[in-house]
Amino acid sequence: MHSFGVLSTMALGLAFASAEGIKTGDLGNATAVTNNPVGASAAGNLPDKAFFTAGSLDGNVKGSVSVKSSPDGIGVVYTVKFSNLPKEGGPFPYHIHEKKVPDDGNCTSTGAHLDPTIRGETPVCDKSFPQTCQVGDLSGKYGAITSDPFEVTYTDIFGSMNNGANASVPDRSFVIHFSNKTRISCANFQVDASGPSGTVPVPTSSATPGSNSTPTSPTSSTSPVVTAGANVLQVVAFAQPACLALFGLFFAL
Ligand SMILES: *[C@@H]1O[C@H](CO)[C@@H](O)[C@H](O)[C@H]1NC(C)=O
Ligand SMILES: *[C@@H]1O[C@H](CO)[C@@H](O)[C@H](O)[C@H]1NC(C)=O
Ligand SMILES: *[C@@H]1O[C@H](CO)[C@@H](O)[C@H](O)[C@H]1NC(C)=O
Ligand SMILES: *[C@@H]1O[C@H](CO)[C@@H](O)[C@H](O)[C@H]1NC(C)=O
Ligand SMILES: [Cu+2]
Repeated sequence: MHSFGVLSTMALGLAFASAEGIKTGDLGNATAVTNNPVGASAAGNLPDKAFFTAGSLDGNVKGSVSVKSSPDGIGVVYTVKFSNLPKEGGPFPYHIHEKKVPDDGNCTSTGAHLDPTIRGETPVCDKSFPQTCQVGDLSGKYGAITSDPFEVTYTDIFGSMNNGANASVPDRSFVIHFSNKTRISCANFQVDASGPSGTVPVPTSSATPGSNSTPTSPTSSTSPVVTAGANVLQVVAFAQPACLALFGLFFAL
């Protein structure tokens, strides 16, 4: 019966490993945004003065995050550039935060990460399953800043260019942190006025005359969920023979 105990302990361990890797938001996984207005873009630039200056920081980190609609309207394309980074305290995470930076430049006031599925920060994002991560956790999904200069471009299907949508980016801010989460600097996105406006269309059919209820913004909740469950199954399928092999070894001894 001892060997049975070993086996069930392994099974429990496996169950925990899988459950941790697939942490889901209270509202489920992030879904692909399919209605981004083609041509819409926005960008934010870090200010000259840092919010938090560590010893080796010379002025402020230089950096920008640009975001535009994907050519097919599904998600967004980010172009991320950072340089003049502190010599210590990396790798540096960066995220889309839910609120704008106020005029006083206080990065604490940008609130938490953009997180329309209400996932929370912990456990940390598993980049093999980006739909399970906070929509705004860009470094969690695509990697923290590990070089100076740092420049990267990627597509994120979960971002919206429609102001007012739950997963909207242009009406928010981004923040760069030390690895211990201290906020170094932050900036608001500014919409490129030459592009389409990218405002969520206000539904008219359900509006009751005389009522002043705020119409809810349609978002991506009805668009197809991207699944990447196969990898989890492969891990489990691989782990089981390993367990059986150990079980055999136990008997051989
Ligand atoms: C975070 O790291 C930075 C850079 O190493 C350091 O200056 C700062 O004191 C740290 N903050 C906390 C709360 O540990
Ligand atoms: C920034 O705002 C927070 C609260 O939002 C406040 O506690 C903190 O003192 C402010 N920091 C500065 C430098 O003004
Ligand atoms: C948008 O977010 C709010 C607050 O979390 C939630 O109540 C609402 O259901 C969301 N809307 C959609 C369409 O997902
Ligand atoms: C979220 O995605 C993960 C990874 O594909 C999957 O295992 C999990 O079942 C999904 N959760 C929901 C609620 O769809
Ligand atoms: Cu952040």
